[in-house]
Amino acid sequence: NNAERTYIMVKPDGVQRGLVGNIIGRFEGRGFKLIALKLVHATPEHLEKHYEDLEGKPFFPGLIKYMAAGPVVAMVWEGLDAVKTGRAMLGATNPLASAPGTIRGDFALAVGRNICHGSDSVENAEKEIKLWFPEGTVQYTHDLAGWIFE
Ligand code: DAT
Ligand code: MG
Repeated sequence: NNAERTYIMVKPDGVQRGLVGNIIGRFEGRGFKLIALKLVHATPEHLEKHYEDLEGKPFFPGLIKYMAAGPVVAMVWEGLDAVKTGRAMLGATNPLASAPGTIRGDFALAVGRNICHGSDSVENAEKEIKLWFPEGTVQYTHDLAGWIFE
């Protein structure tokens, strides 16, 4: 499905470490279409909603504190198999288990500082896109589409 969408976020450590351009470049280069983008310093309440499935985990309070410590880059990328491919580009949750060549495998060591987020299912992607972009995404023609998809 060429129109599958995923929510990708550069976390506060990725922003501070100057990795925004590199991460965006990987999704652009792969052929995904950017349909929403903003820099936002999220509130703990907003982040608790984003991570509501993890409420009760021992690392949850630390996760919210880390995610609220600075701005994040919130993005929606669209393209073939965007959710699964996006996750593959991020690498494993624990960067020590992430292959070199993935974002976490190239730039991170600690699970609690793993620099990026990607939706884990199409259903969660749609939920996350609504949560971070209640204003909606941007519609435009991607002139390269014919060179990326059959
Ligand atoms: P992912 O971000 O790969 O989807 P997740 O949804 O299971 O992973 O967890 C969300 C974030 O919570 C993850 O990126 C980092 C943090 N986290 C997960 N497991 C953790 C753990 N055991 N210790 C510390 N932080 C953890
Ligand atoms: Mg997750």
